[in-house]
Amino acid sequence: MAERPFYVTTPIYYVSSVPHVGHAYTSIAADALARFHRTRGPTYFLTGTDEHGQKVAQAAAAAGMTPQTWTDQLVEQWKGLCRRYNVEYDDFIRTTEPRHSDAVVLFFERLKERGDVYLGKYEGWYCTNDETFWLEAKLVDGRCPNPECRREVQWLSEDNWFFALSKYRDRLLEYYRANPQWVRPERSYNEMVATLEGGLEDLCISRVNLEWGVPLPGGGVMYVWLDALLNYITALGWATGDEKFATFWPARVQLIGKEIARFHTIIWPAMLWALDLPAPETVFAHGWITIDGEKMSKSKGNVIEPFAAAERFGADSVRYFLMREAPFGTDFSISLEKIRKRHNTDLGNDLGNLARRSLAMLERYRGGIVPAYSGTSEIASRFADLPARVAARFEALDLRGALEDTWELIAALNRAIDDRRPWELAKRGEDAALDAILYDLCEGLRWCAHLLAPFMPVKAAEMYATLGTGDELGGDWRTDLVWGKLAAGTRARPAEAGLFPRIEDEPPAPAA
Ligand code: ME8
Repeated sequence: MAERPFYVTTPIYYVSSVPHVGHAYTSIAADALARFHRTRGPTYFLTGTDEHGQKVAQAAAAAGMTPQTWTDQLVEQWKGLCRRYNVEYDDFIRTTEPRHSDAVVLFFERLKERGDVYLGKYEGWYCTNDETFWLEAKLVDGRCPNPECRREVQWLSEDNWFFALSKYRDRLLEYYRANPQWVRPERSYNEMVATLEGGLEDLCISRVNLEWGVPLPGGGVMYVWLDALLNYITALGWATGDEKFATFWPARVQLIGKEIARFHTIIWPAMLWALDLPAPETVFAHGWITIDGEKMSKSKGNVIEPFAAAERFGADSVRYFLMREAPFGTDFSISLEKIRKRHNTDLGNDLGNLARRSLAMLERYRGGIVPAYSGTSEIASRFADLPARVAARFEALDLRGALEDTWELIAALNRAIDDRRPWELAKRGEDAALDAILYDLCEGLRWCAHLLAPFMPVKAAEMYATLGTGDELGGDWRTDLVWGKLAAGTRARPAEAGLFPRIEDEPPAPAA
């Protein structure tokens, strides 16, 4: 059966500040998934920026700019982050674009027609950092209860619109019970079930005293979270009946950080149901990155700046590190030193040396010409199911597992060089055995290039180009990853420079 088209999204990021490595993490993961799925069928990858709300308006005011000028400037950094890391989105949506804001108004009108909104008074607290309404009882020591935030909250007393969220509680609970995989990992699923079991309040969805947002008929602006969540369908042209919407909705995977799970897995499905639309197939709430175990923050000065990291290690090395360092879904701690170590060991020693040694031996013993495949190979039999295994890891969103499986092949190829010693075979004139190991190495490198391309698109393409097949990566593994497909007579060329030149420790900064 043909697979359903693959639609993957990231959160849309607030343009209240510049991106840090945590934002790059989600975008890279979504890009890896999209790159894998593009080898199999229709795929659409959406990212973008969340440009309305009090937090963005305050940041603009602090910089002495209008919010529009501010967001127009800052969005370039966010798009630049994607370019720097080769995050190849199909669409980048900004919530200030009319294609989005017009659709938000339409959504509001639909809610009204359906009787799912009513006017009421909101009296309670508001956290501007999280753009969240909080009831008194939920505060922790009078502050925002989100453990990642804990900032001061502001008292609001406003006449606003409310969405009848509470009426969806039972349907949500039933949906959770019937679809235990729809929110992952289990930690987030369990938290959300507990939240629903604790009861659900209606949700305030407008801000009467704010100006920076999507204006609602009758005054006020749309609450920034409802505005933002709708991006996932407005970008596909839900409001204009675009074919993209029919093709790609519901999303197969929506990636988010765990701190925004409640918005995506309680409010968002209820909003969709209010429009008689299906909920996304999976919301995956990945873990939180800390720096040496501490929350990243400008005031602590421990932010890993993604542009500088790409400059020092190379974008693909940072991409690899982020995907390899921890199981996708868990929290983990990173440091520049950890990135450097993985660059030097996994990439430089394991993969880079394999490519360098293999192609150098092919050049030396066979003038760079790939020999014929004999038809049998112990490595081929051992790894015949590797592409299917790696594909299954992608399907399961086990991105680290996909890399670990691929590293088994890399390790086996390196071991084969040490065990079968091509230089001795050459000395003894054992031509068939020498051809066999050289073929294994080249074919193994071709497989690695395919399997690693979703993670390291540039380095994988470089590696692939050195094999000299003349075509480009991106084909379907199910047909391309058949051992023996690398044609005899292909003219490979040794890599001019190593794929992953060693990075030395940075000298300590001179004492001030
Ligand atoms: O929440 N570790 O935007 P945001 C891992 N605009 N991921 C991190 C991270 C970290 N330390 N820091 C950020 C918003 N992220 C809303 C979303 S969606 C309709 C609206 C990633 O700029 C992670 O994906 O605060 C997180 O959910 C997102 O950036 C938050 O970005």
